[in-house]
Amino acid sequence: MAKKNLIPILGDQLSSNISSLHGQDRSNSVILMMEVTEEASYVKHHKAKIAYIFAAMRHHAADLTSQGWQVEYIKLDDPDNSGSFTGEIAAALERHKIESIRITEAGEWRVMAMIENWQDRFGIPVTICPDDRFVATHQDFYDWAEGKKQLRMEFFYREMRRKTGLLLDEEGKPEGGKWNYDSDNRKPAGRDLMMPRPIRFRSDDETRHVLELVADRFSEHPGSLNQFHFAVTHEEAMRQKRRFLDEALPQFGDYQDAMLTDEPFLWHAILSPYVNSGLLDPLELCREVEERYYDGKVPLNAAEGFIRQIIGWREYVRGIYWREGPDYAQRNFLEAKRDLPEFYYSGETDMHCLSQAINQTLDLAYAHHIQRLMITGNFALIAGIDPHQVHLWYLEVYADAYEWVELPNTLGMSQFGDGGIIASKPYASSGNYINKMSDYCTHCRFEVKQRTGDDACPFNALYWDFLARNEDKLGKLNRLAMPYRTWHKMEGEDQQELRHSAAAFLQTL
Ligand code: FAD
Ligand code: DLZ
Ligand code: SF4
Repeated sequence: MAKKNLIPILGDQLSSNISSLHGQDRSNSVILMMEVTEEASYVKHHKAKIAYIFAAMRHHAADLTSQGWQVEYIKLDDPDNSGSFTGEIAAALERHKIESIRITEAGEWRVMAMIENWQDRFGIPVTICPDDRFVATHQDFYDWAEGKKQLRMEFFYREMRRKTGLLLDEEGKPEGGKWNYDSDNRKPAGRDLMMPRPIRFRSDDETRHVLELVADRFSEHPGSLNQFHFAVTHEEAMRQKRRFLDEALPQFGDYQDAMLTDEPFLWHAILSPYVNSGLLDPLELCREVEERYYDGKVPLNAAEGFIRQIIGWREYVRGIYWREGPDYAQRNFLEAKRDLPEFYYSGETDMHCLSQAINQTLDLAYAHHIQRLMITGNFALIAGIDPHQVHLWYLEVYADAYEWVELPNTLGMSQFGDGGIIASKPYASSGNYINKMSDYCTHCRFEVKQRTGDDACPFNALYWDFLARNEDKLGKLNRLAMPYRTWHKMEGEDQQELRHSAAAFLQTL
């Protein structure tokens, strides 16, 4: 039997041109794809997230086979499934004469540690290829960050604009004269019959089998499969991309921060699961958005706003994740210790904003950015929830969540757990902001204008209590000078009342 090269492809490496395949000989390679219990349950991933990943993996395996690759696909319920990546590699080495392993680097520390162990363990060479689906290499980010006091996304983003040439004019200046049009992107949304809707993809037989398997094996995991809506093939993901570009992108900018009752998607892309698992190419997506701008089909604030999310935020959080190291997940700058309330898993709360964001998450494995940041994230922050527990919840419940992207967003941006590496101030707010950007408060049993008492919006007292509780750590932040001034101007009695109100509420959690 000829000696072969083993190429494991992980569940977030579903790109046909993944770097581990570059220059490889189809007749001399075995691709290995594995559904394994260890990956599906190292945290309790949402049922729909597992179903999405397995269904997309199965369809991708079929694509690779049709492209002439020899693919071995291990299903979760195969009788000899060992349950782990390393176990399945060992079994594949037994089955074939393998002389080397070649794999694209994993997206997180945990899996990288496994892969780095394989060479010693199996006694054959293991080549780890850089993941070239990002604009910035790890080294690009380290070089940019080197010697800087503050690592602000905005400046990194400008580097990425220069590197890609996206939305630059002939002289290399930003289109329209400004790098960032975020200030145009803060409109509250009204009901609109023309609101775009993402495509609800119909499951084929393969996906139906996956849904049955997941319902059977992961019944203890959060979330429901009843509204499973994801694209699971490259072709379907492209259709959702076109739907977004045609129908939602023109207003993406305007309503980026808006929230509306029973409208889970608004003008968002609903593309992150596909971009993160490899079904869509992020740079190609940005080029198409840019083209729509040059063709006069979308305004600059929409095109720039979208491109910033991908080559700015997405690349930046990845850089932070790898630069900060594996202990980043343990940081807890504000020393927050309270347990995550049970309603994050049940959705049962009278706070309408939280009920909306959490229930749609349990139903769809999706919430848009401002719900994640200013509803579930903001509440956990001002209630003093342990950021590690908050991180695990986000990693579990969103179909787009992989640690490299989820952790910096949750622990850094949303919970200020890194003490301000990502965010220049905590994203904490009272009910006022939520009322301004949504219609949630008009449907709520709490009164958003009231600060204390049984009917008062809990976000109000919690917000002031959060500032007072953390004054030793946050009191010197320039960007919080104004709220601290307001706090100090309050009568002692008012301060007392707010703190009592917050304490009484926290008791009920
Ligand atoms: P849109 O709002 O339409 O944005 C377009 C695209 O930009 C997204 O598809 C995504 O690829 C990218 N993007 C936007 N914001 C970010 C960001 N902050 N970081 C990285 N990419 C971004 N995004 C994830 O992909 N995975 C996560 O696990 C994740 N966890 C988050 C946790 C918290 C607490 C917060 C505040 C944000 C998190 N985000 C995460 C970022 C963002 O909320 C999602 O990318 C977005 O909601 C996905 O929905 P969409 O495709 O409709 O995005
Ligand atoms: C998230 C996930 C899940 C739930 N299951 C699998 C799996 O069974 N097999 C697989 O190859 N990948 C899975 N994934 C995605 C991996 O966790 C992801 O590829 C690693 O986190 C590497 O970064
Ligand atoms: Fe949320 Fe407070 Fe508004 Fe109710 S009143 S929806 S709890 S912000």
